[in-house]
Amino acid sequence: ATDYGIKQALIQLGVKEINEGSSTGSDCFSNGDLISSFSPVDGELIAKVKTTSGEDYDRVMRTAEAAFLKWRVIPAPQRGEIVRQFGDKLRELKDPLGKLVSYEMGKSLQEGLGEVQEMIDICDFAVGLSRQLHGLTMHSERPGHRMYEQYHSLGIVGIISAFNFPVAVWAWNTALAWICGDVCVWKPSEKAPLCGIACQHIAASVFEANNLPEGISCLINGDYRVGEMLTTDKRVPLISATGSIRMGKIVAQKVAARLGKSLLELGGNNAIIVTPDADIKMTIIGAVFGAVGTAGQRCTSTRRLIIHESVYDKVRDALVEAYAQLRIGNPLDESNHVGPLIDVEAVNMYQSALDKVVEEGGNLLLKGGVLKGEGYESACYVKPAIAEAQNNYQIVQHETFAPILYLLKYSGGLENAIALQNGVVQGLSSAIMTNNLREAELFLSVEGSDCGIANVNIGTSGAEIGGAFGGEKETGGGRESGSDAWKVYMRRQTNTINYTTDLPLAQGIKFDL
Ligand code: UN1
Repeated sequence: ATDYGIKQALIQLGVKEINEGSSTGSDCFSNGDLISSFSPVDGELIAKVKTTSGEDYDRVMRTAEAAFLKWRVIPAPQRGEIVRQFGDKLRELKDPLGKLVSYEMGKSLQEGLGEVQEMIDICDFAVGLSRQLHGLTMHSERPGHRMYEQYHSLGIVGIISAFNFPVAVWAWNTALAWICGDVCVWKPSEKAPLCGIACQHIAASVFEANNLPEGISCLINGDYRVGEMLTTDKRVPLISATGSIRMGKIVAQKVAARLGKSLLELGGNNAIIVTPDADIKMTIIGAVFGAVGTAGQRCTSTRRLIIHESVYDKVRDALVEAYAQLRIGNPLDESNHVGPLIDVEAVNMYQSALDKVVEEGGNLLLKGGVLKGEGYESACYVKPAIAEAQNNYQIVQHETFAPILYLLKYSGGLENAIALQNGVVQGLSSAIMTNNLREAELFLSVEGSDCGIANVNIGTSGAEIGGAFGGEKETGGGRESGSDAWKVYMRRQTNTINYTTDLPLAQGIKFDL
């Protein structure tokens, strides 16, 4: 069997057989237990990574604190220059890093490369932003006074990321945090630790070449216990966490208990509304990619299709036909559409979701199943499934990270579809397929979608980095990436300056001595 250039990619990225797990200096090894990273592609052990012990953690934090004092006084545009170089390094290493993402996480090679492209794009965005960290000026109510606000670096940003975007989500956070003058401590998912090691090496090489402390970028490895060191640590003013709602609720409480800030990007239960005026061909492409792309393991994956009864049969039949064309297999082979799930535990959750939808009265149009035999040795490959269901089923209300698409029928006006779309606890991404201006605008209005992302005539996944990314309700309310998401990585200060010889008080208060 060909290894698709994986060995070569690992060498280019400096990923060794047993790796250091926490790093603030490339020579810094950790002392914790080993975790093994298996590829869901072929079930092979890729490498072992040392987890971060309490002692390692303290050493990392001290290095981060010291690095912050140096980094924050470097002018923002110069910090932007470092991020520019980091983006260039990513351009150089796009192929091997994209391959490692694909092999360690299981998404298609194209999507692995796409993820690295998102990293490059956010670097470019951050470079421009490094000259635009603007605050406002205000007119003071007092004579001879000037008022303005400025943004200062916040400190250490803790990043907890999920397995499904093992490199891009880190970059969305770090590229912005770095130009803002913050330093980052990253705990990648324990299901994709080698992606973390590879990224750390890339960042470290850029800092080293510029004579800057590597502590600007720090890595810690392990499970939730290591995450907890970060969330409970007063030295970390901001925690940016991506993952499940369950995890987010724990993180939010830990961070709130010490009145820290958290930026949460949690689960989605994303729907596409298909109205009588939808372009059916576009609908099918958007829905199929949204539901089976990344094997249904994006926060933005399409979980529900809310279809008007007048076009329901047509859409259902076209979907079933499209699914019949899907090729499931090794994601490094570009002729395949659907790769494996992350691990056997995910396969079990997929199976139990299918059992539950049937128990609750759903009808499986495509019943799915786990693939066996040659090429499927990892036991992580599943067939995408489609179920006709009701929105109030417990399982439909729940985000299952797998390629399962629920078809829901609506009748009457668009408000009924919107009620279904909003009738879940999550609020990440949403879409409407329609050529009707009134429907599109209603969907985007205050009475429309309650999600952080609302699209017209495109699917729910594949957001561009230029917009603020995140969602409402139990999705956590955070916004990352583009627009003015940078503001959360800085502290705002309001300054009032008196350039007279009097001391008039605000609100007209007299205080004569
Ligand atoms: C995620 O699944 O955590 O919009 C992020 C998208 C990607 C990001 C997904 N740009 O699908």
